[in-house]
Amino acid sequence: MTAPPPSLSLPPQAAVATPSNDNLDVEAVRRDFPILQQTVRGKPLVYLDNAATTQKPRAVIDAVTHYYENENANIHRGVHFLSQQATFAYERARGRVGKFLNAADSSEIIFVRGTTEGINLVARGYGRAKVGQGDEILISHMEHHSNIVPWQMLCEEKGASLRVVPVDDDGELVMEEYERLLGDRTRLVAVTHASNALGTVNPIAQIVSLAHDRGVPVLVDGAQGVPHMPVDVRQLDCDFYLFSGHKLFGPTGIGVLYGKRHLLDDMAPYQGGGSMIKSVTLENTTFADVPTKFEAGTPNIAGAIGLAAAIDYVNDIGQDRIDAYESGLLDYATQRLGELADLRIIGSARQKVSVISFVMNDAHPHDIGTILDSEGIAIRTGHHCAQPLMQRYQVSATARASLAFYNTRDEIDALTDGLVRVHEVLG
Ligand code: C6P
Repeated sequence: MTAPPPSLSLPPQAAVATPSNDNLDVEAVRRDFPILQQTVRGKPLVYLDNAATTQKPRAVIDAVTHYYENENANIHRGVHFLSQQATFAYERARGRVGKFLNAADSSEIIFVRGTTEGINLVARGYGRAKVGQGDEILISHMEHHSNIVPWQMLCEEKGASLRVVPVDDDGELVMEEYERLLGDRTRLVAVTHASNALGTVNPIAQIVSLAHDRGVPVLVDGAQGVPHMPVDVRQLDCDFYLFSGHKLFGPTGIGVLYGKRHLLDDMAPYQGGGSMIKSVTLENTTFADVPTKFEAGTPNIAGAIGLAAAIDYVNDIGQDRIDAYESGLLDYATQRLGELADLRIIGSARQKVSVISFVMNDAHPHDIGTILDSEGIAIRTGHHCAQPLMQRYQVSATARASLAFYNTRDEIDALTDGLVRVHEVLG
């Protein structure tokens, strides 16, 4: 990494809400998020669609604005001042992400567009080389389509097959089946850290340890993991870990692939183009080292800088504190929604992130969402890109409230009242 230019200007230090005692000062936190101050359809906005995307604190908005106002230039290729500044800020962001995940080295952090692109990168770069005719890839029944479709495409291309770990009625992985399915032909386990549709948190350390006992690497889809709990990739010992910046209070269009260095070194590039090369002739190309080998073209520089600001924001509040606050809020929401006789929660695993999926008698989830929207309440309805999971529970769709640390008990009360109204309207 190049040293910072002497007059490097840093983004203004946005005020971060300081927690009072051990509890989260949620009202102060909410003031950090400009979008939460608005009314929708004449009612205060109640934003409960955080698993889809989170809102952005002022610190992130300021960091992106600061970059465009003061540092914008293309990176890694300019000798001029602004290019050096932008390069420094981008590489500093990589370092921040590496620390956040406790990676052994920042070169293990690849910037991608999001979780989806990261999984496709591994399916191409790792899967194409390591998976052959008759081999197996092991996923679970609770995966998002992003962690199903790329593997199906790879299996189709290679003549391999996809094996699936079942989930039980509570929404937990059947671990005995997992052990049974880990076989001689398994080349990779690809599993989610937390389910976007059920909230289930999977026992990743155990999953990794069982796979490693058989020499099988593990990819973890962390899209719903990092926003809710501290993640230490070296402690988990996973081989690949993915997440999306926009679900972690950062910008859209930026995400992270963590990979163990020796695996990344062995992998072929995902895309060819500028930046990812050492030298090119018309006959031949030699590739750059990781991480550059995987970052062809001009990357999302502002996105990486915004993501680093989001990580700083989350760290300043404290992930343990966020985790504790959200657990209390989830318990409260589960209890309040449990008071509604015609509502059935889908997913009651012992370990959950703050996601509640539910159905209400014959009410279509889209109607539930529309009625709640008229009250200023934003939830998600549909299959949540987890159609196989919907089939497992014999529903075509669910309504889903997903919480973040800026949500309050008052908002859960508003949701409960809104659902009473749904019952009155739809019967
Ligand atoms: N889930 C949801 O509302 P991208 O789109 O690449 O940032 O993330 C894809 C993805 C992968 N894995 C999991 C577990 C996810 O939850 C998501 C995104 C959103 O639940 C959109 S469907």
